[in-house]
Order: sequence, then structure tokens, then C-alpha cells
Amino acid sequence: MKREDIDKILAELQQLECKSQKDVEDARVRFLGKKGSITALFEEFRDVDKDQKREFGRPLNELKQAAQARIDELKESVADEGGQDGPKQDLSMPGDPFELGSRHPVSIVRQEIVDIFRKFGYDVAEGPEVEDDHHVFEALNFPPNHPARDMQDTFFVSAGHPNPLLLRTHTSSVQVRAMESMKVPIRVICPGRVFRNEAISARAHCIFHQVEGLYVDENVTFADLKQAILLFAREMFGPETEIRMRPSYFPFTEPSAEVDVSCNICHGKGCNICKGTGWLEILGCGMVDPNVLEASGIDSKKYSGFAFGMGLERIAMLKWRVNDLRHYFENDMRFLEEFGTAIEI
Ligand code: 2U9
Repeated sequence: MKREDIDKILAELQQLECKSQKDVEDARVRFLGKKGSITALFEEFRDVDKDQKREFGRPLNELKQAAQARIDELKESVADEGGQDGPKQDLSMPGDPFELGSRHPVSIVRQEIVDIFRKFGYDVAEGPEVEDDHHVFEALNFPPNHPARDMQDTFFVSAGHPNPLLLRTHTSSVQVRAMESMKVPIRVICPGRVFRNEAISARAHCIFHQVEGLYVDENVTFADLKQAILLFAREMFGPETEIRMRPSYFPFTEPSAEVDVSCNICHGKGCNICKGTGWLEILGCGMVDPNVLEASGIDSKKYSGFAFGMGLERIAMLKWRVNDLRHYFENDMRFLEEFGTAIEI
């Protein structure tokens, strides 16, 4: 017996290629069958001198193991391609479904609202979520002692600083920036995330989404505001929709109003969604306070404007009759799959 005989078979094994299961079986017989080259070496080994047995015993065993491993490996790799035995998989089985993502309900309503206002000629503006006191409160006519400026209500990033940074509590700061940087007439719509220091419940969350809008020009009146909101409501909730305005108060608008739309479930008759009133509250609005125009360098004697704001989770809750705001933030696939608008790719 010679060492080269073992090495030669090892080299053959390394170069061994098979195209079919038949090739694999032929190779197994050639190396490990009754008359195979490795079996022959084992027979030779029986007659080797005692003192040489040590030298050849181990490499021979290793050769046999290597051959078996290579044969097993080839059996696996050619199995799926189908050899003489045919394919191992049932090709008539249905394929694995290709799972498409879908839009989040808040993203769906934001897109709908933005599309409506773009059609009305509004530009989309975005701004920073971490803001300063000036853009969130000061320029919007919030008095120094207003509760929103308190740490109980607002998340401060750097409290105690002369110009503290905070997480914006509304996207109105984006409209302030628009007034600072754009020329009148200004028509902007500002979608974005906002943050308020609130306990999380079915009706409130510390993070939510708003879309706010602003129109500043010469001779903008409350009638323009009312018409813009009516057109929006009919695009969003259907052509039969009616609106009503109730007086309200916001530091940044005067006069201010809250807007309800007629309940599109009971058509004003009263149901459990509108709590028997026939109306659903959807947004707040008003004429921009002259102080707010002036704070951003707009002449309030020459120009006037209207503004409005709405919470997207609330609109989505009305649209899909979801009764708990927390569903929007939990990322439970069973909830998210209900909205099924596949993302276009
Ligand atoms: C500027 C001037 C005025 C934006 C407005 C509202 C009324 C309003 C709420 C609706 C539900 C916020 O998400 S909510 O809690 N918003 O009622 N927002 S007027 O007024 C502005 C904004 C910017 C420069």
C-alpha cells in the first residue's frame, strides 16, 4: 500500500461533479461499492505489515468519511434540480405569498387631505419637530403665562435656557416659518407630527399628527374660510356633506370656530357614532389674529388670512370607525392589514 493511492482518490473526490442522482449513485459505487476503489484499499490494508498499520489506518478511515460526506453533499445539491428520479419538490403546490406592505391609516388620510388642498392651490410645507419658543408660542400670540408653555403640557428639550428648545405642540410653527420666508399671497398646508405631554388613553396620545393650513392675502374674509372648509369637507366626506361652525377660542385666531360635519353614517338623524347629535367635530379654524401676522412681519392693515387645523388620528377614527386611538401606535399587523392600500412599487 502507498500513500499516493490515498491522495489520488482524495483528489478525485475533490474534483467530482455530478449532474443527476444517477451520476451520484455511480460515483458512490465507484468509490465505496463492493468493487469500489476505497473498498479495494481497505482490502489491501488487511495484508499490510503490523508496523505499517498505524501509518495507513487513520488516513484510510478519513478518506472513507470524506468520500461519504462528498456523496451526501452531491445527493442534496442535485436533488432539487431534478435528476433521473425527477424533482423532489411538488411543483404544483402554490408558491409562498409575496407579502406587500400597506399604508398606515394615518398616512392614508394625510395623503387624501394634502391632495385635496393641493388641488385648491396650496403648497405643502414642512418644518422641524424640535422648535424654539418663538415659533411655537411667542409668534402665535400665546401669553407668557399660558398653560401650554408649562412643562406639564409641553416636552422641553432644553428647559431653563433663555431660548429653550421644545417638541412642537402643533404644526402652526411651520406656518410661522412660511410667513417669515414667503411672499404674500401665502397658501400652505403643513402636515406633521406633534407632541403634547398627555397621559395616553383611548382619546389622547402624547404623539399625534396634524394637518394645518394657512391662507394670507389681501381681503381674505371669514366667508372665504367658510367656503374653503365646506369644499374640503365635501371632497373628504362626500358631496352631500354639510358643515356647521361653533364659536371657539384659540390664541392665534380671532374670531375662532370649531367645525362639525354632518354625520355621513346616519345623515343627521343621530346614531351612536355622532352620539345622537347628527354632527361630528373635525377641525378648528379662524381668522389669523393681526398680532400673529405682525409678529412675522406681515402688515395686518393690508393683509388678512385664515387658518385651520385638524388631528389626523381623529379624522381616521371617524373614517374607519376606530374607537381607540392607541391602535394607531401599536403596529399590530391584524389592525394594520385592515386598511389594505398596497404601497405602489
Ligand atoms: C398661524 C396662524 C393660525 C391653526 C389652527 C386650529 C384652529 C385648531 C386643533 C384641531 C385639533 C389642533 O389637532 S388639534 O388638537 N387646531 O383648532 N388650528 S386654527 O391656526 C394658525 C396656525 C398658524 C400662523
